Order: sequence, then structure tokens, then C-alpha cells
Amino acid sequence: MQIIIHVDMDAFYASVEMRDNPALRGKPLIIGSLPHERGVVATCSYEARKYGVHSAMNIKDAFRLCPNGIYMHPNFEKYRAVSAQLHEIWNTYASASETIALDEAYLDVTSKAGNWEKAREFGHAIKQRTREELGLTCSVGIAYSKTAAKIASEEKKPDGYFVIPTPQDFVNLIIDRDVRVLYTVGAKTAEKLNRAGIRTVRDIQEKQQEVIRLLGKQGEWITQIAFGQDDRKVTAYRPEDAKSLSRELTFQADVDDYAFLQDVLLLLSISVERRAARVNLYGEGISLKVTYADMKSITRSRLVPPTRSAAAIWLESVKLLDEVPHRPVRLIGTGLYHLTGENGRQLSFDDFLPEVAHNQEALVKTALEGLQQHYRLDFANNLHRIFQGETLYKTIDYMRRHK
Ligand code: TTP
Ligand code: MG
Repeated sequence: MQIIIHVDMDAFYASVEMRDNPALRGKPLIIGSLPHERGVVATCSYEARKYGVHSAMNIKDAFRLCPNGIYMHPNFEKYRAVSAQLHEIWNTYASASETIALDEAYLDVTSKAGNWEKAREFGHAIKQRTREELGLTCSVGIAYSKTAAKIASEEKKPDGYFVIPTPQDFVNLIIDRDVRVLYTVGAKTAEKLNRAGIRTVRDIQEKQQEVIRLLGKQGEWITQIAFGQDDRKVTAYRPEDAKSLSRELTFQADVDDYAFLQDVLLLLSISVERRAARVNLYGEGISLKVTYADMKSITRSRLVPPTRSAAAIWLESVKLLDEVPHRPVRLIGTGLYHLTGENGRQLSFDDFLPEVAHNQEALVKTALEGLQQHYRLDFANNLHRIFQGETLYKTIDYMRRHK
């Protein structure tokens, strides 16, 4: 039997802003676009939720519901720093911890706690330390499985604490709820099930064959979860293991010019953006890979709000490149990991800050123009071609010889 804790911060971005600026406390605070901009709500305080405002809502609709709210742009650098502190505290309680997002993790406490009583103490300690050391509240769910722990943490939000010790407790809790309580069931899947008259978890239990017929493999999984069966392990999250999408390149001769490497990263980032767009995925992490002339290889990575923008990939990987030892390089690569699709976080950085996205597009365009002049290349009009087949590789080798 496993004991798993799922911890998730309450109104994360909004809570951080309220913590740091007492004038915002107790007010409806909406983080995302500003009302006069195009875009959406990233998150909002619980005071704003009373007006019906929620994540992913069009900012104009939010403003109609809550004209007296306070509207702010997000400050990701800050949230990322807080996130690192959070995970550091949480990880001390777990033998394995799986980072799901900046504000969310699964912790395997089976061996460190040893029994349920101790696990409950861990849950309280996590809440207390998060509050005392970081001035923020979180919701904790403790359960025998990942699915149950996740549902438990949502059960009493905000500042929640809830325990689901057995599959029977899990089933009793959710049996009459909408199928969407099983978080693997997204809007589209729910619609399919509803059309077949399957609305609640009980319906799934009673119409297993129908569910499997409608949804295939996914249906099998959903039926299992509806009975409380989920043996998935908490897998210590390592970026290099995550499902990822990357592009890398080995140079014909080692490169020690790091300004040139930045130029290469720009082209690789554009290439990653194109691949991600083709499969309609976003990444919640950006990674940089460098292999040095002596064949020693390193990977550096950072969590980010969901994105696939070439500018974001480029800016982050250039930052990461700054932080690695500057020795001659044989191979360089960049990529997205922690991939999420439309069933994941619904919206991305690029959606809720269209102005920023627009500026980023402009930045990439300008940077490309710079490259074009510097290397006297004509790719401004041939972009689509240089990212096909071997052309990118040839272009970069040409750049290396003509820098
Ligand atoms: P969530 O944990 O989903 O939301 P939350 O922490 O704001 O609120 P709750 O109390 O309901 O947990 O997401 C964490 C952060 O991720 C959130 O503060 C903002 C960001 N986010 C987005 O940018 N877009 C989204 O669609 C969602 C859901 C979250
Ligand atoms: Mg949260």
C-alpha cells in the first residue's frame, strides 16, 4: 500500500502578490491580462471567484463580472523563485517527489512516514511550514493513490486538508459526482460519455463495457479509476526522463564563441516552436543541453508557464547557457519538456499575455534580421525552408564558418 500526498497552492499567483502587498489582501485580485488588453485570466483570488471569475476566462468577461477587481500582470520570475522554495520544503517529507507544476507536487511518503498516523502529521507539517516559512496557504490531500490524493487536495480548498485512506472511501466520496471529477476526463470525453447517458461515476461503474467501447484504452483506464484502482507510482521527476521535444546539433568543429552559440539557439528555438505547434503541445519546462569537446554532457532546465514560443525558449536557454561553464562546445540543443496539450492546462502563457507574445514575436523577428545581416544570409524570406531536412544544419555550419 502506498501513502501519497498531493499538495497544491491556493490561488497561487494571486496569493504571492497578496502576501507581498498587504493593500491587495481581502480584495478581488485578478492576475493575467489587463481589462483593456486582449487575453485571459491566469488565476484570481478567492474573493474574485465569488464574482464568478476563474482561470482561462476571457479578461473582458472577467471585467464585466468584477469591474471593481484589481487587475495585474503576472510576475513569473517571482513565482518561480517561490516555487523553488516550496518544493524544497515539501521534498523533505518524501522519498520521491514528482513536480507537476510550479505550485503542485505528488509526494511519496510511504517509507518516510511508515504509517497513516505519521502521514497525517506530515500533511499538517507541510501546511504549517508552507504558511510559517513562506506566508502562503496550500491544500493537502493524503491518499492511497495519486488520483485519490489529487481529488483529496481539491476537496476542502482553500487551505484544505483531506484524507482518503482506502479505495472504498474514494468510491463512496465520488460515486454520485459528475464524470469530470476523474481529472483524466476532459470536456470532450465528458461530452462523449454524456451523449451515451453516462453522467456520474456510478454510471461508469454500471456501464463499463459501453465506456470501453466508446473510449478504447482511455475507457479502460477511466473504468479502473471509477472503482478506485490506481497503482501508479510517484516517479521522482527528472527533466531528462520527461516526455520532451527538442532539437540539437553537433558542430563540424568545436565552438568556443558563446555569442555564436546564442545565435544557434535562436534557430534551434524556432525549430522547436514549429515542432510543438505541429503536434499542438506546450511545454512547462525548457531545457538546454551542452556537450563539451571532451564529450562531457550537461543538461540544465527550468520550469516555466506553459509555452511553445520560440522567444521564450530562446531567452530561457540563453540564460541557462550563461550559467554553464564556458568551454569549447561540440553539441548544443534546446527543447521543451513536461509537455501538455489541450487537455492539460487549457491555456498557455502565449494565450493569456498576447501582448507579451506579440513582443516576443517581434523580438525573434528582429533577432533574425540581425543574424541575416551579420552572416549575410537570406533566410528572412526562406525561414520555412531552412527548418526542413538538413538545411538548418547546413545553415548553421555556414554561419560557423562565416561568423
Ligand atoms: P492552479 O493550481 O490550477 O490554480 P490556483 O493555484 O491559482 O488556484 P487553486 O486554489 O484553485 O489551486 O494553478 C496554479 C497557477 O498556475 C495559478 O496560480 C496560475 C497558473 N495557471 C495558469 O496560468 N493558467 C491556467 O489555466 C491555470 C489553471 C493556472
Ligand atoms: Mg493551485
